[in-house]
Formats: sequence, C-alpha cells, structure tokens
Amino acid sequence: MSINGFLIHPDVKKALKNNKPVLAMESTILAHGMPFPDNLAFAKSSEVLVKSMGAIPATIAIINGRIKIGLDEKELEFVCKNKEIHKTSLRDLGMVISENKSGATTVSATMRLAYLAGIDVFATGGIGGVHHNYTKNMDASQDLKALSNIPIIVVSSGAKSILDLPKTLEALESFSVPVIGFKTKEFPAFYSRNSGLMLNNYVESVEEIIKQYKASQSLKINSAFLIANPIEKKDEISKNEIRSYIETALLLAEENEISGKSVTPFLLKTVADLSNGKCLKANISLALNNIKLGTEIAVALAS
Ligand code: PSU
Ligand code: MN
Repeated sequence: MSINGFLIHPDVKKALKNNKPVLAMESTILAHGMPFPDNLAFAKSSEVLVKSMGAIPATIAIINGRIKIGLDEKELEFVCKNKEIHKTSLRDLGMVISENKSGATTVSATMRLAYLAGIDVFATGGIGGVHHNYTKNMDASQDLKALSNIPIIVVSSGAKSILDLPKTLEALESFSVPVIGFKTKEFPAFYSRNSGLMLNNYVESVEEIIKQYKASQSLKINSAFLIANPIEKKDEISKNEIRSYIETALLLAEENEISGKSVTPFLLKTVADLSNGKCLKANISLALNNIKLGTEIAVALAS
C-alpha cells in the first residue's frame, strides 16, 4: 500500500513501482450506467482488453469504506450486482469512506483517486457535463470541476448526449480543459460520431497527445487532458434516431421529478429501454473503444 487507506491490487502496485502502464477505469459506469449482467460482461472484457495490450487494468471503487485501486473478479461482481452501492462523486468520498459504505466512483471521484495512486490515464464512456435546462435546474456535473484541477489524461467519447453539449463544451473551455479530438475535428456526441460542434484541437496520433500532455505538464498546468474519441461507425446511432429517445427520456425525467444524482442513471436507462437495448450496445462499444485508446496512451507514456 503506497498511500494510507488505499488498497492497491498487487498487479497494479507492481506495475506502478516499475513504471509499467496502468489504465484507471471507473465503477459508476458499471453500477449505475449499465444493467446486470451486461455490466459484468463489459467489466470483464475491459480487463481482458487492457491486459491483451500490455497494460494493467485498475478499476476503482470503494468497498466497505476501503479505497480499492484495481478490483479482483469477486469485487467486480460485487460492484455490478449490488443495487445499494452509493454513486460516489468527489463530494461523497469522505462520507462513503468514513461510514464504511461501498461506493461506485464517478469520473470526478475516480480521477482524484487515480491521480493520488499515481495513475496518469483513465478511460470512461462519456464525462458528465451541463444538463439541459441548466438555467432552471443548475445541474452541472462535478466531473467538470474535477477536469479543471486534476492533471491526468481522460479518454471519453465526449460528453453524454443526454446533456447540453454546446454548454458543456463552453464550460470545459472556461475551466481551461483542453478537449482534443482523436482523429476527428468534431466534439463526438457519445452515441453518435458527430455533434456539429467543432474542436480547435485535434490529433491524428497517440504521440501527439503525449507531446501536448508533456508540454502542459512542464508548465504545471493542472487541468485534465480530455481526449474525445468518437464511437466506431459500425455501432453509432444516427443523430435523428437518438434525438427522439433523448427527448422522450427528458420528458419522463421531468414528469417523474427525477433530480440530482439520479438524473444521469435515469436518462441512460430510459434511452436504453426506448431503443430496445441499442443504446446500451453503443455505450458498451464506445467505452471499450475508449479503453483501447486509453491503454495505447498508457503504454506509450510508460515507454
Ligand atoms: N459514462 C458512461 N456511463 C456512465 C457514466 C459515464 O458511459 O454512467 C457516469 C460517470 O461516472 C460520470 C457520471 O461521472 O456518469 C455522470 O453523472 P452526473 O451527471 O450525475 O455527474
Ligand atoms: Mn447532476
């Protein structure tokens, strides 16, 4: 254990000690973003994928008050099956740990714990951002704040398209977060490749990401590096099709007075149901694609 209170999986510990590549992954995407057993199948494929590319997977969660960096099979299963597990963002960490609860960590909490453990690269599905109707509900994800002041590389397919993407992109700019399109000049829209929102920073290779990251590090810039990696063409859902699911889901959320931390899980589940599972399939595909790119980045950084 390199940091007090952190239980680092032996494989992760060994890799970190020897400067070998490690990829951090979150657990909210498992516990609150996907149903069982798809979440467990996804978690297992993620671990296999990372290992097959020569890195060590480190899924992060809190189990009975203990911070776990890297989960074994039993722990992954616990996170995927346990309906009561707390959705844990930055502000919940102190409470979940001190009350010995179990928590699935969101992007914001995972970033913090990965950074403290010494992991530079983290892959997820889509970051949280500014929700629709922000001027009424003031709902913006803690992920934005975390991205503004935790200097690691985060690979995602943009922000989830259940969000207000133009406002999310503006917020990222205000918070000095570089948003780097990977082989795209457009901010990806999670389930679809295109959002119509252009990026002024895009790269064609992992090497360019690392060069930019190192330059930013040398200036002690504290914001994260957000890599925007679009879903593969074969699995994308057209903007038209997705729009109807999202509009219905937003209406249902309002009718059912869903608010606070329940909003994102509710919207993801509703669009998955409305699309007969097509959105879930797309979500799994884009997340695996991000894990693949995240692993490539981790491997290149370590070499
Ligand atoms: N990406 C996915 N599915 C998810 C998430 C990301 O493909 O469920 C989770 C992440 O944990 C992210 C959270 O931090 O959704 C955002 O929640 P909120 O909008 O409440 O901040
Ligand atoms: Mn919120």
